[in-house]
Amino acid sequence: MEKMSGARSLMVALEKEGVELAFGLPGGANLPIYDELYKSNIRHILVRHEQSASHMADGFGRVSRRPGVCFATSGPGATNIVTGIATAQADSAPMIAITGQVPSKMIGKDAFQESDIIGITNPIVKYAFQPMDAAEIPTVVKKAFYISSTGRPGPVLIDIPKDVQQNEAEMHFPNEVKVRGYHPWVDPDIREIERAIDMLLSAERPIILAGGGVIISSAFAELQSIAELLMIPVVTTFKGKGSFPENHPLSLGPIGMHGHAEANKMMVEADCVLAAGSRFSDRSVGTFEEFEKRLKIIHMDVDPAEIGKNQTTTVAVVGDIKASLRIMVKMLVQKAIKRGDDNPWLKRVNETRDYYRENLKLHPHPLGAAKILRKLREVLPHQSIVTTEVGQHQMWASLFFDVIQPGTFFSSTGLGTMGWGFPAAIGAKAAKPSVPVLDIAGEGSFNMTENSLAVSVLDNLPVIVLLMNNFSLGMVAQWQRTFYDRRMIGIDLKNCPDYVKLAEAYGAQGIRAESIDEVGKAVQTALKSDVATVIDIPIDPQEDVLPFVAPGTPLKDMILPS
Ligand SMILES: Cc1ncc(C[n+]2csc(CCOP(=O)(O)OP(=O)(O)O)c2C)c(N)n1
Repeated sequence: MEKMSGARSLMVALEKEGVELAFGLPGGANLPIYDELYKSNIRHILVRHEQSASHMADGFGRVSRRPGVCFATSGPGATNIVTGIATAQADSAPMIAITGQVPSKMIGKDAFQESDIIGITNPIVKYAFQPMDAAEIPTVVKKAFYISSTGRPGPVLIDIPKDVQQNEAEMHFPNEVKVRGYHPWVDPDIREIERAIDMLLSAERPIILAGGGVIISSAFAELQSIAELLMIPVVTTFKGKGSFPENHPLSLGPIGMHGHAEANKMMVEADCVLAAGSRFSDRSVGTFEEFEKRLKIIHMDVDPAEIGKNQTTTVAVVGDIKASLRIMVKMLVQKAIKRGDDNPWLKRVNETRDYYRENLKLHPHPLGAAKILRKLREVLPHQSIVTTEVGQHQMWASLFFDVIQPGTFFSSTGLGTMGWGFPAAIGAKAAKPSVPVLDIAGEGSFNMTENSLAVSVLDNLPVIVLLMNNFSLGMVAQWQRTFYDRRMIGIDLKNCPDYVKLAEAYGAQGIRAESIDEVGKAVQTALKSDVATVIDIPIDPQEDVLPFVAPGTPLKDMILPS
């Protein structure tokens, strides 16, 4: 056993977990940690606001499927990462957030920069640790990574008082840990999978609903095999977008509030759904009662707490999605079950999709959202990673940007956090430097974390920001137009900066694109560039996102463009 300080043991433990980089911003309460970071092999990426550190760690975690690490000091540093932690929790992203805390003797005494970050984050973390003895740190770190990355991934907080960082202790670094009461691996029940197969085979109008769990567990090949063996059409949740190639003949795209018309329509007509790794969010299913009334539900999820939470299920398969789907594929192959495509349901599905693809009225503006995003798809290599901010542009991406290579599309779907996409893209670039990374943004969202341009430039993590600039908080404007009799308030962003000059001020590249042709060229220029590029595209502030399922209404009441 070696004697060392708590802060040193933290670095050693992080290195043992394979951590090579961390995002953060120092302060008084985490200086011992930073001093050890200085001596370590871990690359530090200095953010301009701690919220971005947590979003970068989140983006890194979603892409690498290893927890991203972020550091913040106590008090305001810690509270600044709360939004990023809540965002990661809502989307089941692995993350380790490490905060400094005031010295243990000062806790509860209103000390300078004291905040009860454990109390504040209690409902939004998978677990939180506050080691009070330096010797605990190696085990705490091991447990934190184990909890964050296994089962249903999520954020784990480690809050370390300053004296605990400084104190020396004999350190023992465990190779593995057990956490009492935490059993992340559940073997899927074979009988339930058999029942699921029977139910799918006896259904007349089966459908697969693929959620974020498919992406988290990389169950792409298994999902595709099942769809193809049983010839079942696939819809996704918004978080599940990119779990199934959107150019596949069985793909109908995302369902829900801003889902594809054909996906919502077929979901409404289906009689049996295989939901894989979906939590049945209100945005996906419309009204819960309506959804379960019509359908037999087979629910696969790694988290037993999800079963029956929002929907009553007929068959439940608890376990890792990849493992469950793999068993299902094996059973189908063993039983030589392979269906053809000549049945009335598939005929109806194909006709419906063709109808909407041909007849859905698109916005006539020369820089209409569909035109921009289809051009983007044309020029952006399929392996590129795309993130989005939150707003109309995000939902247009859901509708008009086809994800071809599974697992390349990420968005803040659960919390809906404006300002997430750009720093998350930087985190994604850090995880996969070899692929292009692009953030589809609205200027309202970009305003929230645009100072991460400094990080993108200085730390050589170039990403592209495709700014669909409507000079307003567009999604709020759409709701005010639709539900509040056009009483427009709090949406006007007319005094935004000139984004080309803003990019240049940070040493990045700024391009204004005023036609679809220029959009294509700008993306191509950005792809060749080795600095971050902001592409500012002035769009029509009056364009709505349609189709639209109003909140609290069933999918069948989808509003279509007239
Ligand atoms: C942090 C945060 N604050 C407020 C909201 C509520 N909200 C949802 S969309 C939206 C407007 C987004 O504007 P912009 O990023 O410009 O995108 P647009 O809708 O114009 O495409 C707002 C304010 C939110 N989702 N997140």
